[in-house]
Amino acid sequence: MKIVKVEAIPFAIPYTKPLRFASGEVHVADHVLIRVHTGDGVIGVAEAPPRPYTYGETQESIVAVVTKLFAPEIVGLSLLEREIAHARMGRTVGNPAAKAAVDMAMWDALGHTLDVSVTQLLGGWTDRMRVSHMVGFAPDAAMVAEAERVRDQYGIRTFKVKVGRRPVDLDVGACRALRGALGPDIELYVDGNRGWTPSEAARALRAMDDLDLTLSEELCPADDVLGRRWLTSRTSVPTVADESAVTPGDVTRELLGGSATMISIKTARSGFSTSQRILHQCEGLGAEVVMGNQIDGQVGTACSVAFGAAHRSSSRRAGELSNFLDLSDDLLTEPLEISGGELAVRPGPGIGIAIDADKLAHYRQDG
Ligand code: MUC
Ligand code: MG
Repeated sequence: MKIVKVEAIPFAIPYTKPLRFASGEVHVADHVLIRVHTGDGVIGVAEAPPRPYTYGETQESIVAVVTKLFAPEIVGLSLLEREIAHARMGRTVGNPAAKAAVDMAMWDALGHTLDVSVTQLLGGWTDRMRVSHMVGFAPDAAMVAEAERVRDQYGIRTFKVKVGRRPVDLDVGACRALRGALGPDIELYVDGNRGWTPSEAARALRAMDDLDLTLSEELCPADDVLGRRWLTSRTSVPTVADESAVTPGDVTRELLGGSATMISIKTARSGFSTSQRILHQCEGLGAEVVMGNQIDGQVGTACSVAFGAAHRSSSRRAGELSNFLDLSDDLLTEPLEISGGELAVRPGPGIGIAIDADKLAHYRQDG
């Protein structure tokens, strides 16, 4: 179980349709594949998606921090010494996606070593999750057409609509068009990616009062401390903290400060180990969670569903597990499949995936 090598392999796969949201847009999945090798010949994998507009990481910075700082600190540890690996990576501030991917690759390697799935190792609650699909900025008709296609093709009945544009009527109109087309039985919630001021967010929520939105996520920046508290205390739509709640300390501040009532857990930024701490912290505080998506590819999505399905409280709501549908290709030997509105955990040890060597050779960026 001794770690003998940690690789960070940059790769790039184009999207067939870019995702646009208030803080940025994504055209290419320029992610980093992390591989943790043990002395027994086991290889654990995970992927790190750089999100410079959210955490400041880039593909180059992830490769650099993993190969220059983390790998030398981790090689020689056992897969069972995750606390030590975390303490060592924690000496470097920030870099959440890089740390998360190393953590998940260690868990994947542990699962393969023990011949047990990560979902079972983490909690073993269920083997699947309902899926929520993210609808990015586009003209109203295109957003409606996408939601209808995803509903008809994959059976998905929960949609997160990207908002945060100015004037707010743009998004109010899009949400109204979606509710009108999809009818009352589809779940709709919104994510502002910090695009609005608290007063704009309050106006928008008021204007959408009749649309039965179930959640509102990160409408304004975390630094709008009093404004966010004011907004959260006056709206009847539960407030989800996403990019403002990356660490357990952030989660405490957001929830106890009254700036959020729920937490988005993303394995892409808190791995399995810290995500489990955050989940238990939320359970202890009586706060609900939603499994979020950092525009993950299939490797990352397999990680999210493996974690989400492992626990009762993380599998209760539909998880955001469908961004990979807009990728032109991926790295797995057997692609993930959403059907009947659900994504199943892959059977088999670890996170249950295998990397296609030809595809990796084709998409890797390091020559
Ligand atoms: C989301 O939920 O915000 C967009 C940026 C990011 O970091 O994650 C996505 C989706
Ligand atoms: Mg979000």
